[in-house]
Amino acid sequence: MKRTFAALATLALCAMGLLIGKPADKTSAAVMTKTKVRSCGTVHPIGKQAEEIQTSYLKFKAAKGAQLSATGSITIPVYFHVINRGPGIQNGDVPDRMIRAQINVLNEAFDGSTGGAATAFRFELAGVTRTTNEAWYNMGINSNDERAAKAALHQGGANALNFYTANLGGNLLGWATFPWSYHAKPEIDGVVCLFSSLPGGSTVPYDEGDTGTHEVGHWLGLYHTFQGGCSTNNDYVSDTPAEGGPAFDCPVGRDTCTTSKYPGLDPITNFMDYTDDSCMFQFTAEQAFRADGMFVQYRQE
Ligand SMILES: [Ca+2]
Ligand SMILES: [Ca+2]
Ligand SMILES: [Zn+2]
Repeated sequence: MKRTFAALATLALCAMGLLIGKPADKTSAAVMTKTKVRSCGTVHPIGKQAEEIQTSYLKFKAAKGAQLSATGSITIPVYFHVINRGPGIQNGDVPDRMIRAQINVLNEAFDGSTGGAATAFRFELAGVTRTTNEAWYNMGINSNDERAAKAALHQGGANALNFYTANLGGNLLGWATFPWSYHAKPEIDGVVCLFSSLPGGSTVPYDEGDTGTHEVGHWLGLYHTFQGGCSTNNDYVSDTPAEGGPAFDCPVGRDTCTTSKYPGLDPITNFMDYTDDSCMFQFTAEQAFRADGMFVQYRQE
């Protein structure tokens, strides 16, 4: 569904450009040549399940006195698992320098230096595994290959981030598990990203490592900014304006939820939207607050 929507949106944008005789500027050129549109497979809870998770989270936060952990006070060990189909980056065997660059991107996103809120989280490389397995390399979401790969490779406890790279089926850039799922299925926990989305990878314009940032946001309990659409609760984060659906490319000034009920422009520069890596650069203060609470509730060792 998301892919269909995205394809239609891209077509509509291109058609608009043609109809109004807009010059082929950098933005529309990027739209026309994009071979992939952002699509994240992370399965969001809806309805009663989402309400239960939220109620439990609010109760937990209230009991804890709702304090935000000090900036940079939580260091997350990262186990990187490179799944490839042979040697060389063309086969998914991403070099160590790209792994280090991905860790740097996470740290800069979560410490606020790219322009967002400073969060409690820092990331430290704890280990790298490399596995050649063509079936795992092409894993689909929620597939036997995903389960087998994770059963073999997963390391650490609830606080450890297992970061898998592979080729991924379904045209997805990545997916993640949420913190509340850890207890029931610890071995599935972690984030999975398309290998070429790492910094310097070939999946332009998703080549700056922000697919990783986005998926780690989910891993820390954050929803898409367009979750719930134009609604009061939307993504359960009060300082991200409601958004009717995912934003692609970098549509500055977009406002899909209007009237006085939904003040503010769409949060297109937020890491939890679907825009290009060069467009997204921030988490908000309330996202930092929620991620911290979620970590303390479900992931603190
Ligand atoms: Ca919001
Ligand atoms: Ca609005
Ligand atoms: Zn996502």
